[in-house]
Amino acid sequence: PVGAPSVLFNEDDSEPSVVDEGNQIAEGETVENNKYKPYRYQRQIVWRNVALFVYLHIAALYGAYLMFASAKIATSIWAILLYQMSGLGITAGAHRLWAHRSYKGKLPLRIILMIFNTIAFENHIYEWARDHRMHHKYSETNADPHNAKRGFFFSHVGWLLCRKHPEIKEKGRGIDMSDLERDPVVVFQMTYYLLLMPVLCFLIPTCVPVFMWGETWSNSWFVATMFRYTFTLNMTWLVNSAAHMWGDRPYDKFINPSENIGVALGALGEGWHNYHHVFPWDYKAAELGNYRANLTTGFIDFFSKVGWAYDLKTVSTDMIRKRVDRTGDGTHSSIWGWEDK
Ligand code: ST9
Ligand code: ZN
Ligand code: ZN
Repeated sequence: PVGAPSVLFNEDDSEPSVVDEGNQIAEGETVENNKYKPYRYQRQIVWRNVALFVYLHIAALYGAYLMFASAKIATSIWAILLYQMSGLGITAGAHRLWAHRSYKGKLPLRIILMIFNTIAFENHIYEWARDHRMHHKYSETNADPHNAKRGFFFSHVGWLLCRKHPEIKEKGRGIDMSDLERDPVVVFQMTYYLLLMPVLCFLIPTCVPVFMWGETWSNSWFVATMFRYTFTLNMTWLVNSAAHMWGDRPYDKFINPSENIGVALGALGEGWHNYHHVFPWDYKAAELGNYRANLTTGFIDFFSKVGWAYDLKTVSTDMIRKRVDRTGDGTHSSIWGWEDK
């Protein structure tokens, strides 16, 4: 049924079937033992988050306007630099290093990535990685925090605007996070997050343009902070929404994640999402290692040369070829033949 959105995104297993007072699981009840009853779930909107995200997006639109109307060029360059640094804190850091362990990082690299990650304010590394491990293990079910079967809006941002589905909390207990609990860099960030995050995501990005090149407070706040932060968030969210809907599926046509070059460009190499869901341990998060729309791979390779990134995991051509032959949708050779590698 791949390619037919009405089949792919039907909501019948995701939407509330029985209205209940809350999301609580009754005592003694688990997801498993109440499977003969419809699971009790009612979407509960968190209005504080709705208000914050509405403000963020209006402020970001104003920032985009100011960027062209009155901001200094240095402020725009600063905003782009922050987007790239914070983006790498998500892609090379929270995603490929901490959530997937697709390579190992020495202490100095982990500290840099933790700082970059904090600029991004996408929750601390531990929470991000826990949600992401759930996203892979229970992909597109109720236990996936941004279940794409609930539609574009839910998987893009809606999941951050309401209480989590009880199955996430229930099944999430079984997710092993002990590796991150042993990493002092992750623990440090988690412990001081409410202090570090406002300083690194909001305060420093706003103060630098004002004190370094005489930018106005208004331009600085709306361009370097509001626009840059909201833009980076949306680039990240597109991996969960657009790259779970649109694009080829050369490695596995039976899953929704797709190869989406637009998302790959905006998300620093994270749009090759069909490959990534099939081979999540590959540090490239894509088949090709030649930095085809994949800045993050270039970043990890650079630090591998420095010696701070090591044990880079990847997948053999033979294994990929077998998988393409078995489950691919036939687009593999039309995009890039094996001989191109
Ligand atoms: C943001 C994150 O934007 C974006 C992540 C995107 C991921 C993309 C992945 C794609 C691949 C990589 C591509 C990268 C591309 C990057 C490109 C860059 C250019 N497992 O959450 P709570 C339990 S954040 C296990 O409060 P509620 C747990 O016991 C934006 N257990 O649930 C937990 O307690 P604790 C800024 C879990 O009350 C308890 O439940 N941040 C799990 O339902 C309660 O958890 C915000 O806006 C789990 N997975 O609230 C904040 N989850 O934590 C938004 C939960 O103490 N968040 N439990 O252990 C919130 O306000 C709330 O979380 C909520 C849900 C309202 C959404
Ligand atoms: Zn995904
Ligand atoms: Zn992943």
